[in-house]
Amino acid sequence: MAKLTILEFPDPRLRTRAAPVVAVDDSIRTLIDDMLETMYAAPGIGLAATQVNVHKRVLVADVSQEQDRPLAFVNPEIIERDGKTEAEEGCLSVPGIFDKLTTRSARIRVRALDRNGKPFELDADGLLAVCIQHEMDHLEGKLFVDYLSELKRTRIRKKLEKERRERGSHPAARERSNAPVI
Ligand code: GNR
Ligand code: NI
Repeated sequence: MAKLTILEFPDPRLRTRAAPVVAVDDSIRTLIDDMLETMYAAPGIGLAATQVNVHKRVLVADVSQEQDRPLAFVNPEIIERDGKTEAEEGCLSVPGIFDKLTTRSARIRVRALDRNGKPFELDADGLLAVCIQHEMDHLEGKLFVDYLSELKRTRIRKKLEKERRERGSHPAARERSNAPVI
């Protein structure tokens, strides 16, 4: 298994629309395992392939308290949605920023392929429903900050760019990230 680097806003690669997976083969299973390792290490409750610069329709999630219930979805589709929910969201690609969104459905039914390419359907509510909608947005090149005002988004971008600059000139911090030292 391998821990992958997570792209951060405003990286333009996060705007890529992911392509459907044509065959759930060993390369996809390895991607799923690497994404789970990356998600657990972060730590996070979900991760889309887009965030690790792989532009295929794959996402993983685990909203269990013990972080021992990994879920993987290949070519996910929301086939039913119901209700509206307000939830505080964060994103590993927008580190340290949290804001309330009012745009999520409270309950969804998702159809996807599992890690063996077998179709399944899952009903989700609560945090899992919010998480799956957040991850599916990533596969469309969309971020939760896109639902905020332009003013907030600009402030967030400037804050992250400043933090990155400071991180970039800090030798110990650079060691912890796997950014190349040019
Ligand atoms: O770890 C994460 N927590 C979270 C909290 C509320 C709503 C969505 C999420 S997903 C996020 C991980 C992530 O960035 N996935 O793309
Ligand atoms: Ni995210």
